[in-house]
Amino acid sequence: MARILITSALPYINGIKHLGNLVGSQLPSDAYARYMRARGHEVMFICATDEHGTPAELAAGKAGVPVAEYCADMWQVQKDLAEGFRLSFDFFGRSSSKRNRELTQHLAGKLADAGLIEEVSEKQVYSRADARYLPDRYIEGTCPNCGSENARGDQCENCTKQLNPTDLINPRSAISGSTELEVRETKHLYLRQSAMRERLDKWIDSQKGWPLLTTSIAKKWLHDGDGLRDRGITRDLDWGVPVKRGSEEWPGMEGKVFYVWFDAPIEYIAATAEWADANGQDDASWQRWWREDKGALDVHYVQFMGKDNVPFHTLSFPATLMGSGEPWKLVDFIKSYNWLTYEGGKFSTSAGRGIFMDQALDILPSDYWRWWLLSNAPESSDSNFTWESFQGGVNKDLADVLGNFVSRVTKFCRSKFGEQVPEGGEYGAAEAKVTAEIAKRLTIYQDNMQAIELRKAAADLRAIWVMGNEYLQTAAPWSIYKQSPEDAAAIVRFALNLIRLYGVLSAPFIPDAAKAILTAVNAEGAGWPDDLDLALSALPPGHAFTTPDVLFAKLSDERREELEAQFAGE
Ligand code: B3M
Ligand code: ZN
Repeated sequence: MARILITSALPYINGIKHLGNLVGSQLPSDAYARYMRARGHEVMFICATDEHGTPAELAAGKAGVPVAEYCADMWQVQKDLAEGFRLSFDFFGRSSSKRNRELTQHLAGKLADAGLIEEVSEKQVYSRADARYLPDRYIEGTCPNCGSENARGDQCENCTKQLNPTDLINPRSAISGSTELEVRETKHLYLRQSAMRERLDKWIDSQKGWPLLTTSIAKKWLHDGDGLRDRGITRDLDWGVPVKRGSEEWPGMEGKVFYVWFDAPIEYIAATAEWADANGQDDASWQRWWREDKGALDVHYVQFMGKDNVPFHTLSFPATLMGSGEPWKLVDFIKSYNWLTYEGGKFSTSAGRGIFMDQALDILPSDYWRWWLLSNAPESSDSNFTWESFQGGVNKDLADVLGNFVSRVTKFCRSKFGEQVPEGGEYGAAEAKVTAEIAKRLTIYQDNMQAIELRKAAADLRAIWVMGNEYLQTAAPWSIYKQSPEDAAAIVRFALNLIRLYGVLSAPFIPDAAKAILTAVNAEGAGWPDDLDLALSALPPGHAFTTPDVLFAKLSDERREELEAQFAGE
C-alpha cells in the first residue's frame, strides 16, 4: 500500500467552469483518486477555489457585489457542482483561507531570509481613465511572442508565455478599454527564479517518466532566451494575501498583496491543513503529506492541470518550495492536458458557446458526461466535443453495451429463476475463455490507470464490457434453457458475476452507475478483483439481487438536435 497525494489545479473563482475546464484537471484527477483508493492505497485528494487576483475583482465588479462576498458565494456554487459531478475531494478549500494567508507569508519570509527575494522599483502600467494600476488581467494587448491580439498582462493563453504588463504591444485597459495608459514607478518584490535555474534544471532532469507535454513546456521556459525570468510576486491590489515577511510587516510593501500565482499553489498545502482543521486533526496529520521531515518522504505526489498551468507548476511553485530551504514535498508526476474544443471552435463564456457545468447537470446525470469526457480526454492532443460524438458515447457505450448487458441478464434471470443467483450447472470452457480474455485486458486497464492514460483505460473498460456481451450472445442462455435449465443457470450465474465485476471496474469513470449496479446485485462492498476467478464466482447460488431500472437512457436524434441549437451561441 502506498500513500498518494493528488491535487487538481484550482478553478478560478470567477464563474462557473465549462466542460473543457472540468476535463482539464478536476475530472481526471477524480478518476485517478477513485482508482487508487479502490486499489487499497491511502489517498489525499485536494482541490480548492483560486480566489485572489484580478479575475476575482473583475468578476465581482461585474456582478456588483463586494469581492469577499462574491468569492464566498461562488465557492459554494463550485463546491456544489463538484459534488454534482461526484468529484471525491477529501477537501475543497479556499485560497483566501487563514491557513493560506499564513503559509504564504511564512514562505515569503523564508525566501527573503534565503536572499531569494529582491525589492525592485518597477514600471507598472497606470490607467488615467480608470484611476488605477493595471496589473495582470486588467490589461490586454498583442503578445510579443506569437502576435495573438488577446494576450493578457500575465500570460498569453495562445502560446502559454508568461508576460509582464509592459511587454504587451498596443496595450488597452480590460476595464474601460482605454488606451491612454502610462508607465509609473512603484516598488515590488521579485522572486529570483533565475538564481534557482540550475537547481530547477537538475530537478526536472531527475524526474523519470514525466509526460512529454509537461517536460517540453518546462524545458522551453527554462532554456529559451529569457525563459526563467525573475517574477514579480506582489501587486497593487486590495484583494489578496497582504504582503508580510512571516508575521512581520514588510517595510515599503504596505497596502500591497501577493500575486495570485504566488499564493494559489501554496493553497494545495494550506487546503490540506484546512482539511485537518475541519476534521479536528492536529498539524502532524497534514504535515505527514507535505513535510519530508514529518513523514512525507514516502508520499507519491501527482498534480493534474491544463497545459497553460505547467510553467507555474514546474518552475515557479517548485522555486518557492525549494527556495524556502524547508523540506517541503515536491511533485513527483505532473499530468497535463490539452484543450477541449466545442463543435470545432472554442468554448466561450461571453458568446454563450459550449456547455457549462451547471447546464450539463440540468441536461443529464453526471455519469453521462464523465464517461464521454474521460473516454475522450484531450490527453495526447486536443479533443473536440460534438453532440453527435456525445450521443454516440451515451447510446453505444453506456446504453447498448453496459446498460443492455445488465438489463438482459437480470431480466432473463428474474423470469426464469427468480431474483437470485441460480443454482446448478458448472462453468465450462466458454467461461474459462472469457475469463482469460478479461484477465488480459484487465492488466492493460490497470496499467493505463496507473500511468494515468485515462482515455486508453476507458477503451479497455469498454472492451471488457463488450466481452460480456459477446459471451452472452454466444452462450445464449435463452435458447439453452429449453433443453438444459442447469446449463442456462451456470451461464446466468457467470453473467451476474460479470455484472458485479463491471460495478467494481467502472467506478472510477461512472461512480453512480457503478453504485447502482453493485446495489442491484447486492454487493456494495465488493473489492478490486485481485483474483479474477474468485471474483467471478463471488456471488454464490441463492444470492438475492434486484433487477435495476434502466441504467442509461438513450439520447434521441430530436433531443440531440434541440441541444445543438440551444448551445450554438449567437
Ligand atoms: N486557477 C488557473 C486556471 O484556472 C488556475 C490554476 C491554479 S493552480 C494552483 O487555469
Ligand atoms: Zn503569445
